[in-house]
Amino acid sequence: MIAMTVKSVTLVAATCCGLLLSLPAAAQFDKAEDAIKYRQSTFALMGHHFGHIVAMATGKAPFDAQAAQQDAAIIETLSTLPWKAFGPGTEGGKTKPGVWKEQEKFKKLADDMAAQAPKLAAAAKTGNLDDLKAAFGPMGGTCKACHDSYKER
Ligand code: ASC
Repeated sequence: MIAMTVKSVTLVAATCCGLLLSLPAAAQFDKAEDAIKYRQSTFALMGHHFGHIVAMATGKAPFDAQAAQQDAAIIETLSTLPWKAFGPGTEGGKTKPGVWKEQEKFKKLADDMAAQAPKLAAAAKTGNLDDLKAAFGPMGGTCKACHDSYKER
């Protein structure tokens, strides 16, 4: 083992990555419950940080440009995460069954949200409250569009 060359280590690593990527997404979680907990956690954090942005953009909280930039950067990262936790066999939680029956529609709504997050982050980076005001609506719209179809109330 110690004598493994860099090349063979790379080969093993690449093979493992390939195998992992070829597994169904659900296999990243031992139980459906774990996938549900994972996606709910990401959405809870996103809701928290987006809530702070909304409060600043609507004058309910003092504008802190640095905090807004951090909130939006966190949202941008989080926006890439929950999707792998909606794999086959992970039905439940607050998610309506339509997600697994209308996968193309769900993917479109998910992509819309993930596409909006970098725009929010770019707006927050300007440090200009007007840019944040212009960007939070479209972002919230993508949250709402998906919730309207697929989130249990
Ligand atoms: C939030 C939050 C949502 C969205 C949505 C936008 O802050 O938790 O789910 O905004 O309400 O309409």
